[in-house]
Amino acid sequence: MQNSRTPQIAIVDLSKDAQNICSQIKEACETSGCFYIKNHGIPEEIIQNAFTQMNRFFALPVEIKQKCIEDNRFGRGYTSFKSQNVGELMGRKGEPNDPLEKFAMGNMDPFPSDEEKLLDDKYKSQWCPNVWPDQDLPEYRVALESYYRNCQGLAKRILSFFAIILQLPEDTFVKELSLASHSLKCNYYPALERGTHQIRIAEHTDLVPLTILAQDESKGGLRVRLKSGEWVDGDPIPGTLFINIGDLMSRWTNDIWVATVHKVIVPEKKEGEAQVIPARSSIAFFVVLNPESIISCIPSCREASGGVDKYPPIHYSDWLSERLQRMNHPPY
Ligand SMILES: O=C(O)CCC(=O)C(=O)O
Ligand SMILES: [Fe+2]
Repeated sequence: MQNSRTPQIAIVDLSKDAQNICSQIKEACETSGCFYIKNHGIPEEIIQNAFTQMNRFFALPVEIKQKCIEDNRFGRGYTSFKSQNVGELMGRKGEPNDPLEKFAMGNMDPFPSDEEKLLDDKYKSQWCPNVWPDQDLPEYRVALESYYRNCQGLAKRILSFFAIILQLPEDTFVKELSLASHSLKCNYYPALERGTHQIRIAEHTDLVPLTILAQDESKGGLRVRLKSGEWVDGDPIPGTLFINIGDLMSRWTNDIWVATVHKVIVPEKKEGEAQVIPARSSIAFFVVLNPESIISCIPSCREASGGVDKYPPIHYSDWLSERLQRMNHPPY
């Protein structure tokens, strides 16, 4: 695929000086909620190995993959083909299920605090155990755990830039991750006969503050809606990762920052292309906050909105469970 770069989505070079980085990210967060990052520090082999192993996992016989279906309430392990309906999760009715399979994992480290807390549902649901196909594909776990750790570090760097932009102490958001287990989700979209589906994942916003998205090269299909309403391509660009903010960052900033509306479509057939479109893979790292973090309007955003808070302060866990319940969705 030609890299038809979309000029409206910035490529932020993380090797530049902080002022340059922050002004690009600020502009992006206010107009589309998304941007690419390059020189992000995650070694390419780690990203490529995560894709290699995930593609091996999804190529396993379905009976083996199904051994990784754990307790679906907690959103860990394998979700079989076409068993999710993102449109419904967003409150829309009548859309077909999305033609993809998923695998999700969370933090693999021991819980970094008093174990008693784990009896509390709001911690239990974040820190539930991962489920791995260790007997059939032990390399899968190694590859994803390594990518997870790298994303954890990168998320902290990006959140530090967010804090600077929003005129807060640099560690403001990072402090809110100390007891959080994030969610890393592999999406596998099998090859499709053209004409059977137009959409690979339905239009949605992510709930979390921030998502780091890696797409396998050459496939395309990610579409992003700008604040102006225009839809543009978010095709993969070699050497970059795609960052988008979700509903929580929007709430925190009094809606000054835009939660990126996005979807994955089946790209139109170009001359000479086959009737079957190839499989596509992506890996989304959803940044999750401490259950007891309080989300209240950021002072600089209140000031920029004439002193008015659009939303009352709320604990992260209450906000999330209210949203997830409304959507009948397993926790992140
Ligand atoms: O596959 C993609 O590129 C996007 C996936 C996505 O939006 C999600 O998992 O929330
Ligand atoms: Fe998404």
